[in-house]
Amino acid sequence: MHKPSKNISRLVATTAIAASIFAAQAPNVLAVTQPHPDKELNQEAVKKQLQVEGVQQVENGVKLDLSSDQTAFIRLFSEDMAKISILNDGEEEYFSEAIAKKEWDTPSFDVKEQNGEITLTTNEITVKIKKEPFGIKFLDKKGNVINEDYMKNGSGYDGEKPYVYKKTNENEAFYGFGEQGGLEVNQRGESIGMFNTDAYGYQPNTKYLYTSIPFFIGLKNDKAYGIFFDNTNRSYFEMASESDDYYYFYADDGKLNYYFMYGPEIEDVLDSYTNLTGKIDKPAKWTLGLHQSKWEYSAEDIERVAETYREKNIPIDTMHFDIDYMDEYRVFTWSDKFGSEALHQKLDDMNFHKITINDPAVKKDPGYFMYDEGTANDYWAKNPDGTNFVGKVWPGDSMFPDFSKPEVREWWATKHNILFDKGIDGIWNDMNEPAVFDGPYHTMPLDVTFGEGENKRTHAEYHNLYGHDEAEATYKAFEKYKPNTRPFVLTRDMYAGSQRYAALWTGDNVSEWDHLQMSIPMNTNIGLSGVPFVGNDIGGFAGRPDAEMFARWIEVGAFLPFSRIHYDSDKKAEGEKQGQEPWAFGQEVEDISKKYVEMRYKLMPYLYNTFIDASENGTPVQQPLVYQFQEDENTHNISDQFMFGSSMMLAPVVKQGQTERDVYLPEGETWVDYWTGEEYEGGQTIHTNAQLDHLPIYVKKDSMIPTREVQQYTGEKPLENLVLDTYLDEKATYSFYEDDGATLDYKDGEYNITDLVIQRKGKHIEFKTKKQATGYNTALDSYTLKLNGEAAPKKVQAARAKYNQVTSVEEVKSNQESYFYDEENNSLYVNVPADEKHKIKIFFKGNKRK
Ligand code: MIG
Repeated sequence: MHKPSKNISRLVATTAIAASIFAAQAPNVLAVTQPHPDKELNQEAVKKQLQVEGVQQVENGVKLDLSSDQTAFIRLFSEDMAKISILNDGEEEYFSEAIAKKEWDTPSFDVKEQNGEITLTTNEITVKIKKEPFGIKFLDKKGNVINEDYMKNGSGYDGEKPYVYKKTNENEAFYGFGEQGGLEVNQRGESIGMFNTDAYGYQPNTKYLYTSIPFFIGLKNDKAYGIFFDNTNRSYFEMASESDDYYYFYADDGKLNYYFMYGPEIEDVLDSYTNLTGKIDKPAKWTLGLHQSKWEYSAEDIERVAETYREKNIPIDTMHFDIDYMDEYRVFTWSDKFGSEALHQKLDDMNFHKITINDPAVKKDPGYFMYDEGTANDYWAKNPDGTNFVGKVWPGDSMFPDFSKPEVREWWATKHNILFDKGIDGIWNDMNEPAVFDGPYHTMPLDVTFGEGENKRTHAEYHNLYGHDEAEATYKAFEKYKPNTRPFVLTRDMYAGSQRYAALWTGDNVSEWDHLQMSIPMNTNIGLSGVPFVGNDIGGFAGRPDAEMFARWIEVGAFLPFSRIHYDSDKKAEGEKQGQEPWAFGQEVEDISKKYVEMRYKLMPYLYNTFIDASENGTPVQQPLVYQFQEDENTHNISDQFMFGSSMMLAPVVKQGQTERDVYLPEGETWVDYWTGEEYEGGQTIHTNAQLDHLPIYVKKDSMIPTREVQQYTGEKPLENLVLDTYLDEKATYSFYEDDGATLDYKDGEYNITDLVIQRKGKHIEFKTKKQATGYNTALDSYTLKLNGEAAPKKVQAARAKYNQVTSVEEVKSNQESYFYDEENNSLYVNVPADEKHKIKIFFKGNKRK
């Protein structure tokens, strides 16, 4: 089922390491950088079993005296979340930087001890602790076992290595784990490793990628739970890769502590996980537009590409500045060309937003202010002997800021005025594994140190947090210099919880069909790991796509949460000067690009609201089908379809030469073909044509999708008319959120929430709106209700007032209290004033619908 399996990649990884040493300057796809070899658990050591010798009740759980001079704490954080730790006697409990919320209100719970078992019971879960040998079982309130230790091996330490074995069966599926390769969304059977790696040109079977999120969701017997193994050291997850009966996870070092959270819905698990590790901020709207980027665009290229977008009326919001804008790769400097007033003015005049890349490494260059200040203040990562660590990156010999120190994060934040003063709106953090060209395995030696005194940590322990702390420092720059503006940080490296500070892009993917296909399971698993704001370089970074591949990629790319075209410098593209702008492949692909990018901009109110949901509930934006349909087992392994928000299902073509495909429609819904209006019952696989310009899209019946007119950039026109694209069976509702999409004023109540309800009542349809919050001074003055698949109405009225029938969509949009029936498409458009107090009633002649 899993092809190609990452188990094989263990072998590939070792040979790749050897190859990558020789290929350091000219990486190729066969020699992907991977870290030092995996450490395995000692199978004899994990057989020794722990016994509970004493039990003590504590405020939120129990403290257990273990036979091994160790103590276990089982603490209840909420009714459905528990933290399990095993520590050496006297050691303090551990919280990494991932944890956003440490203090929880203890839920009410009972403790019992009988028959050699201790039982903790809340209103939602029971934790059963077996004393001899020590083992834990989690049950729901009906007594179903949700998750339990695999008692042959249990949990504990193999020397320095904390480990936990869990029981599983063949029906259990696993999701999450942050950024993972492979073509399957279900990670069952995989050997997963977490160690942030600059894996240029990675392949589906590459084990170590850029970001580490040691969190996963198990789905067994329709019930979901989550486990977050909060350990920043290199960690491993053997997900039934050795046996169908168990899985286990462990780390090279650090403490044994994990959080268990119960669903039963995946959505509940994610809400708990993001309560613990934090949710994304409400994004600035412009960040949801299209972005364009290339490594080694010249200053002229940036201007010309931006202009071409505007000339061709292809919507876009943002141009990116890659490392070439700096003065010889010195961070926080500008070269003359890229810093020129004229260029920035030009981009500003064309209403572009601007993002600059930033690297952590600071050129070792006496006289350069960053080097001088960092050196004078002792801000660098250190060798074991206390001298500063020096490694080569783009600027040559470089120093590495010790972001674990608050004063270094503060200093780093302070320097961003150099970028912000040019009107830069967002910061893109690259190379924060950290990547070191001449370091062992392309990073620092593991014994480099961070922090001082009590806070001193080795690189081995801190490695996976380097990007996280840099993202925090970058985020602080916005708080400092743009206090009422929503920050935008894009990062390549994350640990759990980094979603609080940054969006993620998935590094140096390749212009290969497998990568387009892989982006779906990859992003949806990232979404199930608390990081909804994610995207892959559209068209692929390394190499160049052909026209067909780019067309298929933009069809998916226009619906990525983070939608950016980005590609490698020409130097690496083997002589080929193929561009990756929408017009670089001829008219047909340009038209396709425009069609789908325009669609993203039309859907902006829906997309923005989907992000609002993500910021409040941890909901992914790009969702695997299993997220909404976990009861339907057929969805558990679907990896080439996804939900874009709650209502739209996309089934893109991700294979070369394909012009038709199968589409699975999940059970329990009726699905409407977005393009033809044809309806299908869920629970079946259909076959559909998908010519090059066609992205199959299906909408859940009884959905209302808020849309607007296309803009060339997100802030071009105020939202005056909201089009409610509605697919009605019995009842559709939407809670529409609106604010300025840019500032933090929503925190002072400057937002609106309007409940929109449309319902079929016998032979007529009723539409009503109810304002739930009115703190934002909106320009929205009307709704265009667009009812798809309805018969011609007899009349439309609000209380006694009759709406006028008009003869075109344009007319209806500009005339409140009017309606238009489009006979050809069976769509009814009704323009309702935003302040309409009455129900709108739509009456039909005889038969209620087509
Ligand atoms: O070593 O800044 O992933 O997006 O264009 C390569 C140049 C450095 C890697 C990033 C890529 C970026 C490139 N960077």
